[in-house]
Amino acid sequence: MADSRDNPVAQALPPRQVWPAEFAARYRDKGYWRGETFGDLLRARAAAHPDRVAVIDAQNRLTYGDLLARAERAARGFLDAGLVPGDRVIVQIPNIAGFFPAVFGLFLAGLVPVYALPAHRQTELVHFATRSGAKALVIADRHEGFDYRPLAAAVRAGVPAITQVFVLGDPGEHLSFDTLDGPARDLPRPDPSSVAFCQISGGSTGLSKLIPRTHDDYIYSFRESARICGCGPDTVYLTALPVAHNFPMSSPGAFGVLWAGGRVVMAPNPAAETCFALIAKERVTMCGLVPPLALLWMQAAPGTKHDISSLEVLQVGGAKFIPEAAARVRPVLGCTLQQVFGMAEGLVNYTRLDDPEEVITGTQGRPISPDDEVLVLDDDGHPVPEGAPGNLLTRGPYTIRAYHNEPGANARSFTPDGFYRTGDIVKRLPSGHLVVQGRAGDHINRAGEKISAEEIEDHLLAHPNVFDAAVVSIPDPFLGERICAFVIPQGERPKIPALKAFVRGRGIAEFKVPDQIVFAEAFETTAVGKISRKALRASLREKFLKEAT
Ligand code: OOB
Repeated sequence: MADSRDNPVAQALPPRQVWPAEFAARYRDKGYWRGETFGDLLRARAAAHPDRVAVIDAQNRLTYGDLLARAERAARGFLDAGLVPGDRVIVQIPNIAGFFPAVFGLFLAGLVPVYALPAHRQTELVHFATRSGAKALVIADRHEGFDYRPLAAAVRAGVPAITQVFVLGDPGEHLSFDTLDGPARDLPRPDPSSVAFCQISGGSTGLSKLIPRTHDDYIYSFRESARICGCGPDTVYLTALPVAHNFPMSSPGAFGVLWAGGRVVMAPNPAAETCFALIAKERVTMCGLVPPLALLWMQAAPGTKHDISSLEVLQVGGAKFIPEAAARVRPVLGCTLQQVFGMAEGLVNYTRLDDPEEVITGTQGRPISPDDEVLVLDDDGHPVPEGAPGNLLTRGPYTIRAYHNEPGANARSFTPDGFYRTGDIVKRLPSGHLVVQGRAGDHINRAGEKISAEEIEDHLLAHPNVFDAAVVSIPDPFLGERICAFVIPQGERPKIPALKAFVRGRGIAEFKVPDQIVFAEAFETTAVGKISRKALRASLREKFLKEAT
């Protein structure tokens, strides 16, 4: 099958997400998909409680009414600037209140946000823009010491289809988001079963893929998440992780809390002291973290001067939280732990707030929906006995059936009957709770960030003094896993800091730069020739760990 990278027509098409008719009918009949759009949701909340505070950051307190008014102005402005419903727009906005008027503005205009993380750099942004056929970027001027405007200019220069860059704050050479407006008129209402936005996959092989999510499926996932997590008008949710990530966005995350009429507080960074101050000031009740941050918070809590007693639920997910650490959450932080095992492709599992303590500390939860179909299979595709480890496959009312424009990856990642191969190895308990054992794929889960070994190998191979490279995960007491690159040099052996700087200079997120580089003379080969990359990575990793002990 031709790769769509070579097919400009395929790239120009908007992302689609299609469930077979009988599944769509079932999900509607059961009331999961209610025909509601993001725009409908915001309008309903703004009508019901216009003066209630929706979103807070250091400078702003936006009510639901403010949020709608600003989003409607932005929507008119986007359309008057020449964007057309269905166009994709890369959104790279850090944790500031302005994220919400920007994305709701796009939704109200029928435009399709493609969410980049603040850590992404030129190479990644160009890839997302090219892959999605994006026409514009929406960014913030600067955040935490980084200026996003020159980055956007470089992306625009590299992707001719991008004609506009809108900036929250000081636009510099670009267009101002804050002054966007246009004559009042009816805005187009997107079809609720159409793609509302794209998330970025963690990238198990090669470059990240685009994950198209519909209004119907995504709103179901965070509406139900909000119910499971006990969210209501009194919920105050602290967005500590980057809001564009699926976990803080929708599990139940900022959108689930806005759905429930609660309040969202944006933390500029996830550091314990920053967040503790915000918890105390805004009486935060709920927050989601990756395991390394939860460990740092537990370290800092006993000595803090801030009153964090309002915190009722701390969610931890994105990577395995070891039971010993999980057991310390309640005694140290004085709140309930909720483990969250999810994926941007769909399926999200939660421990329930009233689960027994050993279930909360010892499992990664159970699915949101009674119609989340979960299979645990051996490598030959046969179900394993209950409680035995196996490959997790899933399909359901909010799990995608395909990535955007990726025929090759789709053939590998989905079964012919539509199950998504998660790449995770799990055990399923009789209660339906899942315990994550590891994963089958070759990506590195570094503090919840998923990094493709292959992608980093390719960056290393671009160096003139690198003959070959194999990238593996090494267990790390703090990060969970760190990135270790085995490198066979050619010619002059590069210095390690210089090689790291070279990788960084390729325009990629800092979290992808190898933590460790180990030089090797040669890689193992078999009698018949080169062994597979997968086997090579496994053997290098094993040898390294044996030597380290
Ligand atoms: C979340 O989403 P992604 O797309 O960044 O990563 C998904 C992968 C999973 O397939 C699994 O390998 C790993 O991250 N993962 C966990 C985990 N939660 C995610 N592994 C072990 N224990 C957990 N609790 O990471 C994500 C999306 C929505 C909610 C929460 C996390």
